[in-house]
Amino acid sequence: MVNSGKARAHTNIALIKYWGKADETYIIPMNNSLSVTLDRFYTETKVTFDESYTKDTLILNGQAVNDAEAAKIHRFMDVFRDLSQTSMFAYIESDNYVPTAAGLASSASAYAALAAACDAALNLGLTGKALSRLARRGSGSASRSIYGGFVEWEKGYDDETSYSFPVEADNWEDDLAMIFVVINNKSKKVSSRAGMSLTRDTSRFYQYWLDHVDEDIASVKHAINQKDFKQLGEVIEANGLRMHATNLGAQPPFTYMVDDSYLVMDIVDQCRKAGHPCYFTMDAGPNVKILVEKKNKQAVIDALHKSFKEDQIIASDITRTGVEIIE
Ligand code: 2P0
Repeated sequence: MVNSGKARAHTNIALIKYWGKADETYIIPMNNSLSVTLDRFYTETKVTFDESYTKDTLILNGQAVNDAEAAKIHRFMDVFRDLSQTSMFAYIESDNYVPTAAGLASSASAYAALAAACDAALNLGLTGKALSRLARRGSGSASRSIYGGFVEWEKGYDDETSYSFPVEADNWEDDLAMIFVVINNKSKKVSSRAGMSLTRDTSRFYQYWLDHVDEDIASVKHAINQKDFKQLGEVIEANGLRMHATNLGAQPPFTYMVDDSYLVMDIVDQCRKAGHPCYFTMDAGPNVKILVEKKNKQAVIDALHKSFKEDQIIASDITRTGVEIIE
């Protein structure tokens, strides 16, 4: 018996960040987060289960993955095997559609696409909520990539209660864009998993972070409801910087920011002063993402071009499309 399914999921960028786990096995976060789903960056994954396979195989962008990644995938597939009461292994072919220069983490779109492809291959008929919970087991941010548009991940307190859902925005997403500034990083990389764990465990600023996330989420939802771009931008910029501040309070302290990250922040500030509102956010790396209304997108790109090369600046629309079965 052969069962296969293919799915596409888009990546997402958090406007209110997920930073720290309450449970590392089930990937239950310490705080709610809220993201936008991006049109330009996505993963397509085909999964085939077959009784003749003797192990799970993952071919990523045409190449077999290393042992550590293979072990992670195997653990994730075990969750689906348990759910569907099957002992079949799977052959997984996954392609990331992310501009090669972008250097963006793809675990969000990868695990969202894989969860949906497994659902299709095993004929499970799962709801979005169930898919979000399952994608979360691979990577926390993947729970948000089940949906398009603005998406909130409710932290919950266990496997059942921790999942994402769309935030109604009256199609405001269509007016917005995100510009990525790709910054070459020569410093030693701290993975998001290691960074959030160290920070949760040791940062003197971590409790302050937790104490203010809920009010940030409420402010963002209010801004979405009012289509108030200034309010949205000010909250997300403050939230992103506060997340990065927690890292400076960790023992030992660390930062993802490099000189060019600060340069982009300065350009964003200059754009605002020139009458082109835009706001930045950063994740577990030096790249800066800029949220802008489409009507001001070109002005911001032009300003960035004075300091960055063409291939360092990548703009994407926000998609309202969630994960899709494509075969
Ligand atoms: C986020 N990040 O909300 C935050 C902000 C990075 C900074 O989610 O350990 O790959 O697999 O659950 O989802 C990146 O971490 O971490 C991330 P795991 P994930 O987007």
